[in-house]
Amino acid sequence: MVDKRQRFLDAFDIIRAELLAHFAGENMPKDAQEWYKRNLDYNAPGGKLNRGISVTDSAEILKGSPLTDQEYFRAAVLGWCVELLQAFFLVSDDMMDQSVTRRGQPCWYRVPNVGNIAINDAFMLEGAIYHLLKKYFRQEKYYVDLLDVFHETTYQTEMGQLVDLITAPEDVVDLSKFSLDKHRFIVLYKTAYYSFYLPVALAMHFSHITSPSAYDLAKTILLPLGEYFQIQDDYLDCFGSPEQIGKIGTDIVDNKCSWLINVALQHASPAQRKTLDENYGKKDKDAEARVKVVFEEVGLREKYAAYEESSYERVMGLIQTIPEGGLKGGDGEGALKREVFKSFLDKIYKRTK
Ligand code: GPP
Ligand code: MG
Ligand code: MG
Ligand code: MG
Repeated sequence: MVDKRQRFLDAFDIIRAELLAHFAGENMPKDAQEWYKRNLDYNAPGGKLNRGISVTDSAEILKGSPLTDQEYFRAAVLGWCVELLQAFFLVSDDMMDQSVTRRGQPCWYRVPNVGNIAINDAFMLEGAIYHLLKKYFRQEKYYVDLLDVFHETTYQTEMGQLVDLITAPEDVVDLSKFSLDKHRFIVLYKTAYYSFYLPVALAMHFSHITSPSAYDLAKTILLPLGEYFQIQDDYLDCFGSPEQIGKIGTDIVDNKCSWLINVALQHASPAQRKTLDENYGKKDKDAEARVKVVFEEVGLREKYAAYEESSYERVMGLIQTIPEGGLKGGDGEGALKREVFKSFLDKIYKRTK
């Protein structure tokens, strides 16, 4: 069997061909067809693909035996829809965060001749989701559930992004406005719903799980998992190497309410607090470096390692609340199994990129 990532990528070739055939069928000019192809290739497939592959993995776990080729492809379409949503968010987020690189290459808006066209390109990555859902799932009873969960998680992500952005004004730095509670709200909304709940909920619909309590249970595990994931993202923004994470951190300079600054504020001496107040959120490399010195002094690396352990234990504990044989999912055959969540946790535990 080809490796998992390659199998998932192979499905993208078919999906991209479908999107481009539709473009051609609409008589889109040749240069627009080429532009769209470049947009798709540049922004959809270059990441870790954890979210997308979690859909096919979860569908297989829920089935309890290998998916047929046709089942695999259909689950992969849902997985690629999550990756397209992610691409739509990242292209936009990089403009809002004024980031420089993403996945080891310049952010799309910084590519010559792209600029603000990236805004429309982001919209088109989102539009592709609904084209694909219609093409492949229109006839399913759960089609409306797919539309609903994409719309709802998109809206939640935008709500989280709003709070992320207005908590980080460019001109006024006021660290007293930050708190771990505020951080928690931001990360649940901007990351956890679409990155963790969405892929599993899609696999559950695909597997004909209908019981609302199964979806609620999934959420009680996946939201804490998503919170943990975004705290990793915050940590790597400062302590990860750009070569490994494929992006250059901007959180300190962008005045972000990240996990690191919140924990640093809890432990800073009056002198360290003064340094943070004077240097956080400044568009200045030396100021950023002074903030990083305080982050080291208060022991954020160790505090993060302890957080990571406790977070793993917490999520494992939540997973154990699922009955050993799985939770019956409703009229359909499928039961919600522990392995769905373990497999997702294993993908991110102690990640360095
Ligand atoms: C991650 O924030 C959150 C997103 C990518 C969601 C963006 C939502 C929109 C509605 C556009 P981040 O800025 O920490 O991510 P990264 O570190 O990858 O830039
Ligand atoms: Mg952001
Ligand atoms: Mg960002
Ligand atoms: Mg980040």
